[in-house]
Amino acid sequence: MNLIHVNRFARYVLSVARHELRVSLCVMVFCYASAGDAFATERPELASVPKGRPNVVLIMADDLGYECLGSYGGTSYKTPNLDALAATGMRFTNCFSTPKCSPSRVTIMSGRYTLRTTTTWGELPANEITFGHVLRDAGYATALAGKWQMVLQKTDPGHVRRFGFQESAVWAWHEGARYYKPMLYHNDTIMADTKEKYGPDLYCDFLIDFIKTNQDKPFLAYYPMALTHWPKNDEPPGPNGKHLEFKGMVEEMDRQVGKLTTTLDRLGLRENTLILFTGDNGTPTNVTSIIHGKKLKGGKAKLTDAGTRVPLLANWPGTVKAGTLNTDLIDFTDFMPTLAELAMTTVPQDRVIDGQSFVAALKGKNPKPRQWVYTWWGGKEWLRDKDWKLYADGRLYHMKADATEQKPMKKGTGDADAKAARKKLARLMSDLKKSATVNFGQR
Ligand SMILES: [Ca+2]
Repeated sequence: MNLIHVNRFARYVLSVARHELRVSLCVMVFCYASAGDAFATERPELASVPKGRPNVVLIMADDLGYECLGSYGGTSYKTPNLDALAATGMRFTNCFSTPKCSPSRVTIMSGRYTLRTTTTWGELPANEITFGHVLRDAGYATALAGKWQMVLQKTDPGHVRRFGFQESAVWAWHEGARYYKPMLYHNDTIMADTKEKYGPDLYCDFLIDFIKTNQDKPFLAYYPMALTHWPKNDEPPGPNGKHLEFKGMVEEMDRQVGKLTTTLDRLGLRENTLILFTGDNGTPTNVTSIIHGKKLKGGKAKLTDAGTRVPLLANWPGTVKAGTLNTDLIDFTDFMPTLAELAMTTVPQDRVIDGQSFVAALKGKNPKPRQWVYTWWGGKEWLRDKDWKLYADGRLYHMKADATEQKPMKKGTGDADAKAARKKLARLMSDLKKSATVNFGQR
């Protein structure tokens, strides 16, 4: 054991001791400390605190399809930091989001489909329970930085905190700029001294400080990045009078991820930290990228693969095997139960959670991977397995043979396999829609 390992071991022993003390204090005071908290009445007793729980850094880029990353075969952009995460971790090829920001954000945080949760754009209903709540109440330090977009923060300054994130640095919504001369909130108040700053630096640096401060505790750093979403027209330009082009935004996004991984390296936290990286929906439609030598047009807002198949990388040295490819279906609802399992706690018991944990997949074997995924946007929806995709309007596609959905099969057409797939997927969608609690007309 060399000096570095001795130091790491000593830090680990110290961190466990500090964590036990902190959680004990939390157990003593939690009944008093959470008045007005939506989840407080459902909070379980923390009779004992399990050991060996990893830190979680969940990064979600904005408007970034899988084709943008080198590890997926993309060649239009340089993404060395993300490629390194893939090379030393696990790359998933069947992760699906919704086609747009707001429903993806509600889905990933709540573990529930929009047919149970979302009534309007940019709304995270007050009674939803997020993975922030769940991990906070399991003793994790929780923080969020980046794009929130779940409320006009000026009308509800405590919004992020009430959804389980104890600290935050966010571009709340369209109250100001997200990139140059940004208008951000630090916890419940407007962040000072941002005029000469670049928003993405502020989000990332905030999380770096959070990680340094909480390195001896289990922590959750949720990083819904502002990049690589186009800026709004009224956002101030950068120092050279321009905003970054898409290529520049992708590469800047990768650089920010590298800042986080470098921090975790320097702190000796990598073996005890799971990094997850994904995107909230596909690339904008005015961007065409090259993947495996072919052009692929972005599909944001569409229900096609280009709009809903997103990258998912998992990196956890010593636990997630390096350089592995995983083809399991992953649904955006799966993050909530996955994070809960990592924190050795339960998902909320008083409601339907649609997700299924993929912790077993991270550890190398998932004997019961989920068999289908579902998504919705703008009144359209589909349910699919790996091979077949059925839209609610009756179109069926064989995705292995028709990945860009050029040949819809109508009801009553196709071979026996197609008919069997239609029957199976239609039954699953019917069962799912029966359990909807939000009127489709409202969404
Ligand atoms: Ca988005």
